[in-house]
Amino acid sequence: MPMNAINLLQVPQTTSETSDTPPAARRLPSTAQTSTPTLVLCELRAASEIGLESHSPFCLKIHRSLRAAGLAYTSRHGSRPSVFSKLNPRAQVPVLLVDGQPIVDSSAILSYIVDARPGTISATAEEWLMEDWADTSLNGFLVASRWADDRNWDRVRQAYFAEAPWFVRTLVAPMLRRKVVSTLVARDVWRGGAEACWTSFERTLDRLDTRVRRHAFFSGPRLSVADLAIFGQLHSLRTELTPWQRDAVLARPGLSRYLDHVNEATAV
Ligand SMILES: N[C@@H](CCC(=O)N[C@@H](CS)C(=O)NCC(=O)O)C(=O)O
Repeated sequence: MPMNAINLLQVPQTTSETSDTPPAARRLPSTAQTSTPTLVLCELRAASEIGLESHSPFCLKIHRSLRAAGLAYTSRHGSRPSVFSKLNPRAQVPVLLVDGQPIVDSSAILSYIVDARPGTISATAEEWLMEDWADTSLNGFLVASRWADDRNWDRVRQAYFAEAPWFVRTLVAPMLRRKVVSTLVARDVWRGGAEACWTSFERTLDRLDTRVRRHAFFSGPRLSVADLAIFGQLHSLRTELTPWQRDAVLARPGLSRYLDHVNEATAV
């Protein structure tokens, strides 16, 4: 599923990829192996200053999915998504290397994880539809909160570009912001402006708050792909980068309890 916004983050450490084989020529990693494959999550730097494994909701989703499935892995950090473009021509993170072979897109990675550890993460058709909704629709609110919302931009710029040279902070960052906001308009997230976006956000939170009161997890007693994707987006809003959106989530006790519950179930 396409994700148009650029969540460009700054990282102290740069990784250069060395594989010269075009990804299209590689076999998709199979889960039907006898030995345990080596898993490497290619991502950006940890967002430890705001208590997250990553600023990227898609990388957060994969961290939690790997842990929920009990799969051991290591991380490889890059300064920006395009560092991994030899592994992922879409120039996005996350990428999961399975014995050196890349799987790109967090939903494809999650599908690999589900197959690799049957029974640990529920994955019905309805749960995959919700997973897709979280990655596309819910993600729009997270991107808008960080890139479009004037109340948050100074903090976000500081967090993303703090270690960048001054011209990146002062010239490139505002240009990127304009580009990301234009993608949000194209996605219909920001077409009606700030008020329409945040009204729609609150309506969505209200519906979720009602829905998640029914069971321990989104669709029943078991953790599913839907929970991992919803958590990736909404937990990323519960930080000091986006206080208004964090408080909007906090104001919904059912939703907050649900996110805490997914957090505990996947933080192992
Ligand atoms: N559909 C992709 C979206 C991944 C994505 O948008 N990643 C962001 C970081 S949060 C990225 O790499 N952005 C760079 C870009 O889109 O150019 C997935 O599920 O993995």
